[in-house]
Amino acid sequence: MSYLSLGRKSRTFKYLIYAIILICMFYLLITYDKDSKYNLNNPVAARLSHKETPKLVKGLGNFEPKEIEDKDGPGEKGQPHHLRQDQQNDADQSESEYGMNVACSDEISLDRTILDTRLPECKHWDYPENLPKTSVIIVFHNEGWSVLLRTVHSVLNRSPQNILEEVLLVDDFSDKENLKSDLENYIEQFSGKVRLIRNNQREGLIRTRSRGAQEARGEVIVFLDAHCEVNTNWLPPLLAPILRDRTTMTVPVIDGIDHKTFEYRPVYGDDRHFRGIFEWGMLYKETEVPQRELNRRKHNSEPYKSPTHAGGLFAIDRKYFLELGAYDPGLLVWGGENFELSFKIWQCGGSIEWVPCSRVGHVYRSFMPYNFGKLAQKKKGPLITINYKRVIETWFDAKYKEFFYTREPMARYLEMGDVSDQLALKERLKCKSFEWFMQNVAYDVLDKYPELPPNLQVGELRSVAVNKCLDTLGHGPPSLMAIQHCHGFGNNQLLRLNAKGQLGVGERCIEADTQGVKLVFCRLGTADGPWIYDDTTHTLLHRVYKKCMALHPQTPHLSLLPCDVNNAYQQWLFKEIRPK
Ligand code: LR7
Ligand code: MN
Repeated sequence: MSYLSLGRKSRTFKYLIYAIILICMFYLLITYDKDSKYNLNNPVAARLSHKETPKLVKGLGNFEPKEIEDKDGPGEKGQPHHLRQDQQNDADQSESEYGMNVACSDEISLDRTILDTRLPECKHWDYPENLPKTSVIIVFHNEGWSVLLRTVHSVLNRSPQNILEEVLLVDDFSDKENLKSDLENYIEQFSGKVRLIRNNQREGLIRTRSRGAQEARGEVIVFLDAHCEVNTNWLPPLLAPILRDRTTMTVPVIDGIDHKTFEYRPVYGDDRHFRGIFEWGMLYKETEVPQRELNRRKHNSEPYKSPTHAGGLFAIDRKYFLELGAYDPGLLVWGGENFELSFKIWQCGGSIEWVPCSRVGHVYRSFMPYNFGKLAQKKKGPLITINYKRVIETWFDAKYKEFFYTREPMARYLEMGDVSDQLALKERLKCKSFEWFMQNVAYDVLDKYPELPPNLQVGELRSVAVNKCLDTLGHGPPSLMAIQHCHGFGNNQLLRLNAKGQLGVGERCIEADTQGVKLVFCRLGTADGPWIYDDTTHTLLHRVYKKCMALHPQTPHLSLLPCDVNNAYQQWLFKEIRPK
């Protein structure tokens, strides 16, 4: 009896254990998300989150400076500084050398105060105390002394000292005299907090940043251009999302610093939020954050997700960046690396957040003062487009690649090198498709830049009468189109007519009215147009005016006239162009 009851008890116990195991397995099954960032099959995302969230508090937040910076002098409080009339020569000279008025910058304190451009609410966030140690990496090539060092000073002045591991300067083979031993001597005063390493040859900003990441000592790295000023309490808000989830990359909101007066001011005046997107020629664009994303947050000063970023200023877990292969080493000098990193992060399980409480000013130069060096001379075709081609060939699905080639027809013929390492990485990290990215992250892009219908005609557009070509002359819209000697290089003479009647040059459109034939902004959200090309008569009909594109026989003026198929001044030939 007792033996029996014991047997029954142990059997009941056994069933109980089975039941518990089954319930556990069932629970695991329903809670397991195969796309989860914490999927251990994904080596990049194998660390569990700290789950520490900033809190909005009544008084000043824990990292907020206790006193407000207040000084008078040239450029203080971010005010514009104007040089005297007799200094105009220096100003002009430095502008043509650096793309910005370094002579003006030279008169402004390296420790100047700037306006706190954050939302008022930002002062009241308490951030986790155990934020990761950070290396701020600044790569530079021939930057102006005071501009570069104001960047360094602003970081030292406005970052919590125990979080800032170092400022790492990486010199991309500058040849300016004062960036040699003078710079080494200058940074000695910072007793090792500012480090300087140099490239032995020009590598371009992309490879130089990857090198900086390799050499940095901090757990998190923050990249800045060498002409920035960081604003009040800029660093903790960038680090908190990374502490919570190391696969989050964070981006500060970028303010403008005027390249002539060094005035510091917000780019978008009010408290609306913007995020980074792109059009199909891979030009970087910013657009207001969709309501759907804004609504996910409780407070307007909280970070929001963004498909991409401008490129220069961001924070990322150093090891995570290296696990992602840093930047594709095949990308040369300048451009496209912002997209490469963004697509890689999103498609391979990470995310990008823009952080309204972190503001950093950046000098937008008047022109690019440097050339692309030897690396570019070895390449056939424009380097930036070659970079874009590598990025889209790695990360886009077939359908989206076609949009890029439709918008950038010469790119088909460019030699982009080998991307098999990039494709292998994508495979290894089990990255998602571009379609997934478009539907879940960049869901606002197609509203602005819809699918592109195929081109019917591509090339230069020659007038049969004078054997010259339509040309934008590099003018921006709105402007009249001109007629010029055909140079065969494309660029301002590379036109395309798509299956829906849109005639375009680059990202712009060609329209016509009673004044003439014009270069205009394409209407956002559309990809159609008024033109019909007749292959046999070679006329270009404007559907709305029911007239044809015509060249004036005596002047270079283009207009719409009643169609006359026998008039050579109304006959046009598309001639395909290949890269030279
Ligand atoms: O060969 C070079 N080697 C370098 O080290 C060329 C440049 N550089 C340095 C340069 O000194 C600077 O510190 O690299 C940094 C960036 O170069 P910029 O300032 O000439 O670039 P940019 O501000 O015109 O361009 C934007 O796009 C680039 C594309 O590759 C980079 O991502 C830049 O970092 C990026 N700048 C920003 O995102 C700042 C916000 C402006 C916008 C939009
Ligand atoms: Mn820059």
